[in-house]
Amino acid sequence: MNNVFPYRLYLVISEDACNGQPLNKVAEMAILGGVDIIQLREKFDTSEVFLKKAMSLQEVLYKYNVPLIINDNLDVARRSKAYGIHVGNSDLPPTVIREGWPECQCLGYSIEYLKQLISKETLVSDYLGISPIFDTLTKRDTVTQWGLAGLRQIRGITDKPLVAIGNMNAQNAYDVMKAGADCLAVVSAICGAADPEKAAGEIRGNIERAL
Ligand code: TZP
Ligand code: MG
Repeated sequence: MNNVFPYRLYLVISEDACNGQPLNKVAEMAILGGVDIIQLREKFDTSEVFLKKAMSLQEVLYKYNVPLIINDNLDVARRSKAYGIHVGNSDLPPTVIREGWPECQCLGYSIEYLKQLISKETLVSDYLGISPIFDTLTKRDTVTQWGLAGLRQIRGITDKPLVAIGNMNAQNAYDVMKAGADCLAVVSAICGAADPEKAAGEIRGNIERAL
C-alpha cells in the first residue's frame, strides 16, 4: 500500500463480462458495494469504441471519485484522462509508458514470471498484478498459477502494492489477503453476479476482516 495505490477492491470490467447488463450500471452498483478502483479492459474493441466507453464510464466514476485505469491502450488512457494504465508482460513495457505518458499517475504491471520482479519494469511500476492466483475461465492464456504459496513468496521479495487476480471471490478473499495481497481484482464474481452491489459488498467485507 502507498499513496498512489491505497485501494482494496479493484473491479476489472468489460462489456462482455456484464452478461447484458449495462457496463456503467454494473460499475455504479459495484462502487456502492465497496469497489474503490476500476479498470476498463476491452481486448477486442477498436480504440474509438474503447475511448467512447472510457469517457462514458468516467462520468460515473467522477461522481464517486473512483479512479479509472485503462488496460493496455496508452492512447485511450491519455485521451480519457484516466488515473493510469495497466499492462501485461507482453504489452508496451512500463519504462516505455513512463516516457510516452509522463503524467501517468498510476502504472500497473502484471507479474507472470518470477524473474520480472527484479527488473526495471517492476521498479517503475506503482503496483503489481499477481496474475493469476487461481485458474479462471475469464483468462485462458496464462503462464504461472501462483496460488497462495506463490503470492506469499512474492510478498517476501517486494514491497510494491500487490493486486491478486484470477478467480477472486467472497470465499477466498480472506485467505488471499492473509497471504500478502494488498488488493483483490475481480471480474466475474462481480460483473457476472445477479446483484453486483451485494457481491462486491461480500468480498469487501472479507477483505476488511483480513486487514
Ligand atoms: N488477468 C489474470 S486473471 C484475469 C486477468 C484479467 C481474469 C480474472 O477474472 P475472474 O473472472 O475474476 O477470474
Ligand atoms: Mg496483454
